[in-house]
Amino acid sequence: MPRAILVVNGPNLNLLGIREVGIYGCDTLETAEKLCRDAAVKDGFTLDFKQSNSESELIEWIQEARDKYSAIVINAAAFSHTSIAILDALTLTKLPVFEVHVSNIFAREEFRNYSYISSIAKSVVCGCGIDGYVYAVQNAIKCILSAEKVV
Ligand code: DHK
Repeated sequence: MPRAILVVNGPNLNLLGIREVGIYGCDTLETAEKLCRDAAVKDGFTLDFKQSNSESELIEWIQEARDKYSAIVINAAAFSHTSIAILDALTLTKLPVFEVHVSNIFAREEFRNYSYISSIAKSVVCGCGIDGYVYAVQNAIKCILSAEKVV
């Protein structure tokens, strides 16, 4: 099992720190990436951190993750609420999935309350700002290491 984690980000997250700061906060996606990488490296893992506004690009990255990573951390942003295709791609990887949302999706519009990804996610973190990414990475590492002990 490669000691590598893929963090995937969906549409508009490239503008974290600029967009609707009252909801998403002032921290940027670059800061989230640095925090995730630091958390992974500390435990001997490598980490790739990607963002796209394109659903098809996200699906391609997820499909390609199959043999390269041991877990996927994902904030699919608006696609969380709409994309069965991203759910299917995550499912076919057979990798453990750890879902993140920067904002509390349950305290917002009703259409944000449902995420297709949550049905297969090992954990869902929301409302913790960019710290949620770090919690998800730390939880992913914990799950990977404990699965190794069981085998
Ligand atoms: C980010 C988005 O862009 C929204 O479409 C989601 C999510 C929530 C977040 O909180 O990270 O509804």
